[in-house]
Amino acid sequence: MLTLQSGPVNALGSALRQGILAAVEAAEADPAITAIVLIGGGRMFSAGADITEFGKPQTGIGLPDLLNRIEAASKPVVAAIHGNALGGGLETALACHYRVAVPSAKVGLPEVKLGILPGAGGTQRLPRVVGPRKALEVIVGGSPIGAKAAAAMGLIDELAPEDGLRAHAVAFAERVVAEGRPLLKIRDRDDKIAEGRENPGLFAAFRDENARKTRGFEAPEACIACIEAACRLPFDEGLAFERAEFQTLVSGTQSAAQRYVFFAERQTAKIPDVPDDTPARPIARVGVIGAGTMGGGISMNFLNAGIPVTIVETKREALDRGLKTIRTNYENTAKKGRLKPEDVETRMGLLTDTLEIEALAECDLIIEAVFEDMGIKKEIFSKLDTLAKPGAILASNTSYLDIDAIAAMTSRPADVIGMHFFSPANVMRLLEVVRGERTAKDVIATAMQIGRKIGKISVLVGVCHGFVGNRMLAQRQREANRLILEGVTPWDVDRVIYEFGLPMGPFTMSDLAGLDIGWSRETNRSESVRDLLCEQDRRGQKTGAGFYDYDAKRKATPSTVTEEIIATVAERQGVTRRDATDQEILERCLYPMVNEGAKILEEGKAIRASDIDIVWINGYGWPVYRGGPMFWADTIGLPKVLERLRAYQAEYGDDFAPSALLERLAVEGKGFKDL
Ligand code: TC6
Repeated sequence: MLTLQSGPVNALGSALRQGILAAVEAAEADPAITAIVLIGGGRMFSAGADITEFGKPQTGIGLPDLLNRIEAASKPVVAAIHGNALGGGLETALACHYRVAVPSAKVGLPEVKLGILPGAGGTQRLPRVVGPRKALEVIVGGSPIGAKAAAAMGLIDELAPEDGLRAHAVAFAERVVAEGRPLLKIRDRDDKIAEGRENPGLFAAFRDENARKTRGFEAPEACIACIEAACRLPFDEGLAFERAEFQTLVSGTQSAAQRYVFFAERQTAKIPDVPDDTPARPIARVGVIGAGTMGGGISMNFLNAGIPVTIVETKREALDRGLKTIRTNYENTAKKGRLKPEDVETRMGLLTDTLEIEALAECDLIIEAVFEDMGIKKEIFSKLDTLAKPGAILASNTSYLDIDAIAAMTSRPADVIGMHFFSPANVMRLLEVVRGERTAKDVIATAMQIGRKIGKISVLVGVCHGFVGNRMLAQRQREANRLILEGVTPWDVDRVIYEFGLPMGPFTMSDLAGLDIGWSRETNRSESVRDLLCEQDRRGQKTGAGFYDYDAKRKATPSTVTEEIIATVAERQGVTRRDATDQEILERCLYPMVNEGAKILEEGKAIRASDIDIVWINGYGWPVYRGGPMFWADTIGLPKVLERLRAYQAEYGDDFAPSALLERLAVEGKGFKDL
């Protein structure tokens, strides 16, 4: 019985690999041993290769060689899996001759999410067990699958009772020995990969189906090429092909970015002055004020996690509309098969609707999600102060207003915090937790934890206009607006941003959100492009036209009306029209964001540069393979960013004035990563 034991997740670092090699060799040499069971100590079998070792020189035997050695063992090796067998962990199991697992175990090859591929034989062995089609799903998709599903596809040989894995695995191994069963080496199988040779079109079809999801990423294509190679080449040649592809990926920028993001996500939970063991307040019932798009989405998060919600509106009609939207969302999910029909009712059953704000008296956490009007927010918080029970957390979902000013309306500012969800709130993973001047530590700990419980990535930020995300976005928006007055078309700005890897550019985004947010005919001054578009009822996708024209299927086409409006405004403002290269468009939209991020760090409004990156990846769709704006700036080199900011400053003024932090780091030859 060989027990893997290394850190919290049995990552297959150098010491563990050496240990396994020595133990397998000793077991082979010992005539008293007839079979080997490989099992994980602690919470799981193994989470795979030690990610911190990538990019460093290898010490001792590498994982691919170790796995070939295990496969070549002269005695049967049985993997006994509980918890997770991921990446190199599953590849280890695939090198064993047999696999047993408890039903709750999860197996998968998530390497693609780190910008690499299963480079220890995974792309060659998995297709030989489950066939190329399923291998594509598992390897390019990267999501783990349950042991039962894995058993159904032949990846697991036998399921063991939940609490009897050890005994079951030993009995299994004894049976293999007693029956004289052969050592099943996956490398020798070729029945399942025949499909890949007979129907090579399946790879092209898979590429097409997944083009949208994999846009811009290098690893998915390399994974597909390796699975194709598995079907085409003898095993050892396939392994060599996989090795070469792995080396290219692991030494590239995308993988460095994606590995950085893996650790950055885990860092967000660490708050220097709020230790991990800070006791959180119990949250048994949540109140949500406002049943609009945000309030409804926010409520769904808690209902999904089984936490009862009381939702309040001022008018019956608005409340009914909000409830109907929530129900429709659930029903649509059920129609797609992603939710059991009975769960629709269970979730709706956890929701209490009311027109009486007093009904929130029993809630442990109350989240205000009304529109962005400081007067109304202040009124609500002073009311909450009188009615909420002692110890209740009072949160605002504001996306830019001053949390301290809101907290000042209560006699309990320590209980007040910002919880800024991103739209659609039931889908987007980001939660900006906004710490006020006087917010209590246990309130911060609770907001961070409840965020994780409802499946969000919580990032702690400080009070400033727009917090981290929207504050940086405003920089991009300003430059995008300036660029179109200078003569760059909105379509070119959008194209450059899209090609960079963001899901959409600023003008597509404005059209989607609606151009009339905060605009009204009465107060309109007919000054900006937006004013004039709105005046012509071009208010975005919802009115069939905004910057773009939209057809019935909401497909966008560039509009000459918009181009004329832009030319009019430019003339009125005396802006000189000129051309700009794609590179200039990119720099002028994104470098000021990086600069603003540096100011945010200087002011202590974010704990670390990687928190800013996590905000941008999860709140705005910044391409994960570029690691977030701050990581991206590091890959360009801060001296270069500084030089360009100074050049634009000379031309366009102090909107581009470099922050002191950026200047200092650039001069010292450092990056944000060194902070
Ligand atoms: C691979 O296998 C390639 C093979 C080819 C080679 C040729 N390495 O996530 P948690 C740390 S690539 C190093 O909080 P959970 C993690 O940072 C790998 N460290 O736990 C954290 O450290 P902290 C493919 C790792 O229970 C601590 O362990 N595998 C690794 O919420 C606890 O982690 C994957 O991509 C690692 N592989 O979730 C799986 N994994 O305490 C990556 C974790 O200092 N891992 N750490 O912050 C996971 O997805 C999750 O950790 C989990 C457990 C689902 C296994």
